[in-house]
Amino acid sequence: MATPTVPTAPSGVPDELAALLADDDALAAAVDAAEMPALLPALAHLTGELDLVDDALRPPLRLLPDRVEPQGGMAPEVVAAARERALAALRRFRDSGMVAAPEPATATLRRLMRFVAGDVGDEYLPLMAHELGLPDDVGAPGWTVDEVAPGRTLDVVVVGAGMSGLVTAHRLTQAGVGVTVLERNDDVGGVWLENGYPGARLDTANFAYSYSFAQRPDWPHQFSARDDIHDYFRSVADAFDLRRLVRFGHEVVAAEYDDATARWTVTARDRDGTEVVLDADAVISATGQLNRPKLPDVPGRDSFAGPAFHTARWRHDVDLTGRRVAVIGTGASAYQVVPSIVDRVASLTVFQRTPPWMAPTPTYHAPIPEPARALARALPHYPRWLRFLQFWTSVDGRRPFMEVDPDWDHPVSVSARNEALRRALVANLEARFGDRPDLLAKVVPDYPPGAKRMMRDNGVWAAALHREHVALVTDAITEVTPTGVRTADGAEHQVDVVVYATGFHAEEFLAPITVRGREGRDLHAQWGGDARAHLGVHVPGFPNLFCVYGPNTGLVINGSILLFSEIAVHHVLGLLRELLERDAAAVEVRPEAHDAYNARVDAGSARMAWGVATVNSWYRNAAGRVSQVWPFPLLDYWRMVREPDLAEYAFHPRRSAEQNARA
Ligand code: N01
Repeated sequence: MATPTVPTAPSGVPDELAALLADDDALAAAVDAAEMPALLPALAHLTGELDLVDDALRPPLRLLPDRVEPQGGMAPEVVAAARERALAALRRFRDSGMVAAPEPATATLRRLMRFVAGDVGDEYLPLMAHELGLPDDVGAPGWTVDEVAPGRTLDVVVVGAGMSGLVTAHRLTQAGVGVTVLERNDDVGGVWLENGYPGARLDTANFAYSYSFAQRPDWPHQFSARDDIHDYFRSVADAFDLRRLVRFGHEVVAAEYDDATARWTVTARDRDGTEVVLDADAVISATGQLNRPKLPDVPGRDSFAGPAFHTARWRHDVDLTGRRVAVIGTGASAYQVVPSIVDRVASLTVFQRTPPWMAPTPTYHAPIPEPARALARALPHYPRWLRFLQFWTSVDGRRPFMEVDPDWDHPVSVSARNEALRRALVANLEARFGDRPDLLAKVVPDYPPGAKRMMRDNGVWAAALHREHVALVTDAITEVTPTGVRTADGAEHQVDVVVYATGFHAEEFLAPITVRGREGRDLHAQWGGDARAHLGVHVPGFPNLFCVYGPNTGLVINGSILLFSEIAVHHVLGLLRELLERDAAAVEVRPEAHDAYNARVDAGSARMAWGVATVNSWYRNAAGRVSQVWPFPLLDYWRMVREPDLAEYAFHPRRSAEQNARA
């Protein structure tokens, strides 16, 4: 893939644009393939022609229960008019010497953003500018340790080089913080490295699934395949020279805070079992949520004679061709695996405990047409505005459809809107499975949409389940035998290979690392299986320990998880700066702030479908509490987290060498 570029102001016109503008047919094809709600502001941005973002051309971006409308819901005649205007503007730009307008003033930028987003409140504008990446690298810290505390150094150990670890390492490095990243794998990418199972791909729109500071213009798909996403993270590591900070093949086993020195000792083990001990001012956990495979606790699991493996530990050495395969689970991983292997196996038995809801997404596997990719490569600002469009349409996404109406009384929906969504989704299932009543009876969920992760449906799941050599088994699994899987009805389903698509220990944050904070307290004992963190970042009693993508920061339906990590890192850097300015040793959240925040989160979860439904889901921990996902609108995370509220933290003073000696 191309190295991600931070789009630059078009002072010089790229060769690719000049070539595109010179070819009338290619230009017309590119405009035809473009997303008008993104192309119009991009062109206004480039040329300064603000009549391109006339109210008459504004996309309505309606929130519908079951689908996202193409072209932002613009009527066909408006799309046609917009194309004509865009083409004319491009030709004018070409014929007048290709002189780009100066970067838009703030008011102009707001006008462009509001063309896409409608008349949103001013409070959204900083977040929107951040996501546009304007001005360039707007999320950079803008200060360095040297400037703030000349002569002082700050060393941080980051645990994990996945999506959160990379942005953490990058931002800390920009601030002149000393960074060592400990990564148990041999490459960056986290879940995108580990999940190499057939069919793995994004289920959120791709442009928005990228960092604001490393926007990639030429994604091949709207929902890219795993290799493209993994390549993206690898190229980010290369572009920002982050690999030099990472010790690959080092799994962190312990982290301990020393009250006397206010420093952390981090112990990691390499592949040979050799221990490496590092000393740091702070530890940032970027370990993610979905990285420890969970195998079901069924009798006989280890007795199976053939290959048996988890989706995140895919055995590429096992050829499934002509084999009888069991897939256990029907979550997001199974949903992608099953259609990808169905053609080559002799038989496929899919064990379903809970059916997933499926959101119709006809373009789920569709490549972005080449003319549209050519335009994105060539036209300055277009990819930026395309990313903004995708970001904006997912900001609150279908969140309103998942909000609980306390007056709504229905067994499988939580509000009138949720019920409308449910009906639309049931209608889709009926269309997919109507010809097979036996299957239809099994695939319609009996819980509210939004209570667990929804799948992207382009028909391949239904097509796979329809195949003659595929069986969907809904009887509970009672045992794994040497030759197959036994179910509650007594049947043994004989297979050659078992694939566990059974998810992850999402609720066990920072496991299995032993973490000791102030006065030797143990993090996992303090949590007691119910992880909580202030803003997803801080735990009382653990000074200078920060989590990125920590408890209650996963997303069900709205927003971008990459943005959450960018916000959390900005927050941590804000506190580190404050610590340096105060010449303090460590910062720790006040318990009352932590407790009040968590009470608010729990109340928020209780207002969402996933908080009230009792269906199995990885969003809840063993205590039944939702500890993995964020219950509020995305803007709230920006407003609550990005700039720390200093009243919520205690700063521990630095001790002199003499005091330390006495202690
Ligand atoms: O795991 P899951 P996943 N007998 O926990 C079933 C992300 N992701 O790996 O629903 C029978 O969702 C279990 O049943 P139930 C995404 O966030 C993203 O699929 O608990 N079945 C369920 O069906 C996703 O949500 C992508 O009743 C058993 C399945 O196993 C998250 O990762 C792709 C069982 C586990 O589903 C996790 O998804 C893949 C048993 N004893 C994953 N035990 C993208 O597209 C468990 N199950 C980006």
